[in-house]
Amino acid sequence: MQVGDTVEIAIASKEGAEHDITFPDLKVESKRFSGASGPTTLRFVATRAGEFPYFCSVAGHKEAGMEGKLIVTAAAAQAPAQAARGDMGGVEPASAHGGMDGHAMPMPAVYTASAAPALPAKADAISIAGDPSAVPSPIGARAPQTLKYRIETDEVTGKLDNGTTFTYWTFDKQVPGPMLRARVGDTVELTLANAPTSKMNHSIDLHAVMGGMGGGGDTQVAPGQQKTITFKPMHPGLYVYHCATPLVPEHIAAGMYGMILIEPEGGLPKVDKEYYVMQGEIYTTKPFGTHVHQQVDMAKLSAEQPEYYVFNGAVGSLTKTHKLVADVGQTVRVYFGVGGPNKISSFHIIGGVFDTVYEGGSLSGVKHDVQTTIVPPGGAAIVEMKMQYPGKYMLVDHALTRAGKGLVGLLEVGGKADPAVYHVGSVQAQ
Ligand SMILES: [Cu+2]
Repeated sequence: MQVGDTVEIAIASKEGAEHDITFPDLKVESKRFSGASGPTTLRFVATRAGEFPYFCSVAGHKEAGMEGKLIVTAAAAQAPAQAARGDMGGVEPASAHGGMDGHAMPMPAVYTASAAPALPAKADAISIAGDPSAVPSPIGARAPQTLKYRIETDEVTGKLDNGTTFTYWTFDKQVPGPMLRARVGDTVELTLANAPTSKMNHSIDLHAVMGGMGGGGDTQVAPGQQKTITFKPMHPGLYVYHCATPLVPEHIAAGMYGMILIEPEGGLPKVDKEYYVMQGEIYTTKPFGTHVHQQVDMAKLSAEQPEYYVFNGAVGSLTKTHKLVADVGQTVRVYFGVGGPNKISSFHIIGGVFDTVYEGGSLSGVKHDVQTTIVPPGGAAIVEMKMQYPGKYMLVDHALTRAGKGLVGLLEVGGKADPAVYHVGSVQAQ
């Protein structure tokens, strides 16, 4: 929001208690409102630049978390119209969303901060942790054919961490969404259905698709509706798909990403184990590790300051809920992608070296003997490793601060230890 903009905040409550919204530095405040009173509207002009705290002035409500800040920047030409998004927990703005329906729009450069009271973690939360072994069967040497996929978008209460829940927006109630697999020259019919219980429109943009904004332009689906696209994959490789409904980074950060593998004619070389892993960030009002129902913090999203970093949707998805396993002598292939929405991964497996990396998910060439591979948001890599020694291997982003914010996975390798490969102690100790 910029100096000279008119701020209009329509705000309502679902509960009996009274609330208001007050900007003390700007000397404006709303009328008190409750579920019974219906919504109220506060309208004023932002007369100067700065950061202006706001809160509910009812005693104790600010302390309970009903606060935030409004950021007003110096005026610039061509200022876009901004809708304030006041998201104060049980208090919701009467206008549902600041975003625009239709085609993908970039995140605005200016924003209003959201604030939320601490809500207790929800008892009915489900696991959204995508199973890394849920990889479709290899294509092999078959001829092109027609494949039909159906994916449902669902908004679900999911477990983010022990004692912490989060409202995920998902493809098929899992993060990442289901892995799709086709070959070059196939005809793929994809139906995207949005659950009747959804509050938002959703869509899908597949990076393997030529035209139609990857499908994002033609799959904007309202709750209870569905839309179908048909495409012919022409480029082999591993591709990210994601929701492309504004605000796109909000939908992605809520869990709406997955991957489609397009195999070349004749298929990929066979390996012993294939796994499906994606990295993302989650922007929450309360700090990492807080035992609450976390809510989205639009200011942190805009500032690209996530509280959580996750593999397969949640803290512990690849250490507790699921694990990757293999035996000595087996070759493990990981289809790895970054949903993001914002952070580059320096993907690394502690204790291992990648024998082969298909950088960028491209099958046009490989690199050998790679320690760490960079994967951008909306990008992918295929890594392969022949396991030479048993024990625990850890999947990380080598920007290792993120390991302390949830970003750890585990590959457990069984089998016989060859002391020539590794042993503790001096040469003689073997
Ligand atoms: Cu969406």
